[in-house]
Amino acid sequence: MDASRRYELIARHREGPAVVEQVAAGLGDEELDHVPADGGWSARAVIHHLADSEMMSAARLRLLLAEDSPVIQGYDEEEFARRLHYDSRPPGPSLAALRATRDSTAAILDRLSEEDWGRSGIHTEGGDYSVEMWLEIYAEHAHDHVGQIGSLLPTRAPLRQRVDPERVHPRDALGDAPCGRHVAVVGLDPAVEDLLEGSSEEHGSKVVLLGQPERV
Ligand code: NI
Repeated sequence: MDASRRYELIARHREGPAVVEQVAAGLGDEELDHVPADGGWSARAVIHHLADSEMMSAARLRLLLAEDSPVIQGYDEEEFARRLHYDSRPPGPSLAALRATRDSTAAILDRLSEEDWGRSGIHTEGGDYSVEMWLEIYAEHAHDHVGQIGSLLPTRAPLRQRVDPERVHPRDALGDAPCGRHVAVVGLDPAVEDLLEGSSEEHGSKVVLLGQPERV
């Protein structure tokens, strides 16, 4: 993997929590718990999966870097979902875990040497497992599941249409996010973006406008 591809994947990895927070902020209880016709995961379950996957991935990277040829333990995502109460736990702590864990890991990725990138271990199911493979796997993981959540909600109007700057206080446009929390919004009309930027000062929240990377 060349350095430019690596930087691209690291940047993608770093965006993950923001895209998940953006989609989660727009979900009501009914949308969170909607189970698709094929019996797959609800949006609530996907959020818990993202947090658990993040914590497992964080441990894996640390083992790869700090031990020689570590064993990377596989785990059963479906059993995690069944036994760890993905259907009922509140999403907030899992969103926070995703954010904090990934930010912590991102600070490690920024400091890896060429030698670090060449390290590897053995996955209990997949065999050789390198730091670069780890990055390939996890860079897209959050984005992939955000796409899945979107496909669970076929009748949902885009956020652009759900926010009316004439009626909605900017605070409400941020959903239930508490003050001081990072909130991501996408595709808003310029008038609404202005309102949100105003609210970011007023409430001390940071508004991240996706699709405009220079402001992230
Ligand atoms: Ni997954």
